[in-house]
Amino acid sequence: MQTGNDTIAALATPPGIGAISVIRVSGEESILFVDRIFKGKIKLTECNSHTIHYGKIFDTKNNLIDDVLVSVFINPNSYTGENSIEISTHGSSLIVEKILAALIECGIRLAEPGEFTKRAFLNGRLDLTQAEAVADVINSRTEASLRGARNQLDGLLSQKVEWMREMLINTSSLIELELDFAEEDIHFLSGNQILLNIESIKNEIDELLNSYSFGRVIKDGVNVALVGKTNVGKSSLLNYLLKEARAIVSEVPGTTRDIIREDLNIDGILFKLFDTAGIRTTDDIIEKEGVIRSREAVKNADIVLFMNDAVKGFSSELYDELAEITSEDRIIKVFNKIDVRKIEHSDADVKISAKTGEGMELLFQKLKEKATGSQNYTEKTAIITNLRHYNALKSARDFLTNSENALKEKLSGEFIALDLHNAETALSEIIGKVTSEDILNNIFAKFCIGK
Ligand SMILES: Nc1nc2c(ncn2[C@@H]2O[C@H](COP(=O)(O)OP(=O)(O)OP(=O)(O)O)[C@@H](O)[C@H]2O)c(=O)[nH]1
Ligand SMILES: [Mg+2]
Repeated sequence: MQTGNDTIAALATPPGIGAISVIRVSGEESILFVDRIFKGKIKLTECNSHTIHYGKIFDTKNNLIDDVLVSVFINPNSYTGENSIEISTHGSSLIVEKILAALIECGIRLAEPGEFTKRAFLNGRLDLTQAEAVADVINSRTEASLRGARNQLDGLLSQKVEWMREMLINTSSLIELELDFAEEDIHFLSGNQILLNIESIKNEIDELLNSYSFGRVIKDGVNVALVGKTNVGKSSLLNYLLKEARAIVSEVPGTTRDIIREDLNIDGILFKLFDTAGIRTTDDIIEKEGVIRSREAVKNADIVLFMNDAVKGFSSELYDELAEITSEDRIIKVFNKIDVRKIEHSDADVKISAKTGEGMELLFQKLKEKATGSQNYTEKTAIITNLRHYNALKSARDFLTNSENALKEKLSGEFIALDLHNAETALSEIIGKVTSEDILNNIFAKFCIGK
């Protein structure tokens, strides 16, 4: 990805027909360049920041393209921290194409994916976790994922990381000071106090690491496979949950052949449901393939709804087979059709009727419990949702453990200070205080153009 202070432009709204389209332009000369093709009551170069101006845009051969509204942002008070312009046009791809072509003729180049946000980061408008959160906010599909991404954008994670860094820097600078006074045997910080400091940072790190499975769930959703023998009511349950006749249901065993995938939102958590072919031995080659896919779905599932027919009882052989493919703590044992027969099943986690809806509240509760674990996250808890953050935290934790061992073994302060310094560097990577061009390119390439 190119960087530098050249001027970039891109369509910021979705392509196609709409009420308006917004073209974003950023760079030191953006106002000057746009002014060359804009005619309004005043020159854009003479406007104040945060003002909007009506006018017309012409191409470089002086043909009218469209009437527009132009918003002016003067550095550093813009999203990117540079001089920036937003041009609102009538929502037509042809108009957008023509204006972009005119801008390119003036010397502006098309922006790469995420380049506006990358500039915002490089200019210190956002740290790296906040820049990443911008993409997460855009991609959020549920209440919970949006809240998590918003918290990160508001700096909840950054604050926590900064606090840990500061604590590490203070601790290691006192150790280094002691090293300077080694001959006089002066101690600024007792070994015990250092251990306590390290311990409290490790606790914070552990809390964040533990939040990752929950964070992943709220960001990406959870895969739920509906699995069981034929005719137990898997497709009926899917239809009940979706409130529509999505899958074919029949009393003929082996109705579902292919996997049917649908989304369900329960209290802001996205459950990706996979209705599968009932598992049985069969000579039908299509059904056979379906059964292979059912097992595959179990492998990929975060949660397995293992469906049983309350009338026929628990399929313990199939359960044992599933428990070999996935871990038992992922399986919820469901007994369906309790409207027909209500008997005690000691194996049951939940008893439901896909026909009457009985027992569904408990099923939802079990699904949520399995998805989010037992941790208690409030709306304002910093959580991590990103593998990059997870790995950096783990590496910081390893360095802290090294420093603890060095302390216990009474190694020289230099070793302890070095480990603390490495831990601090790992934390700095999270917020982007230390980072490589490769990491940046990797992060911003996943953004959309114009963001
Ligand atoms: N009484 C009653 N019947 C049910 C219930 N759930 C499903 N059924 C009936 O059971 C039969 C099988 O239901 P399906 O949903 O097709 O079962 P399935 O597990 O998807 O079956 P396959 O796709 O063949 O593996 C149908 O006749 C449904 O109407 C229930 O809760 N109560
Ligand atoms: Mg079915």
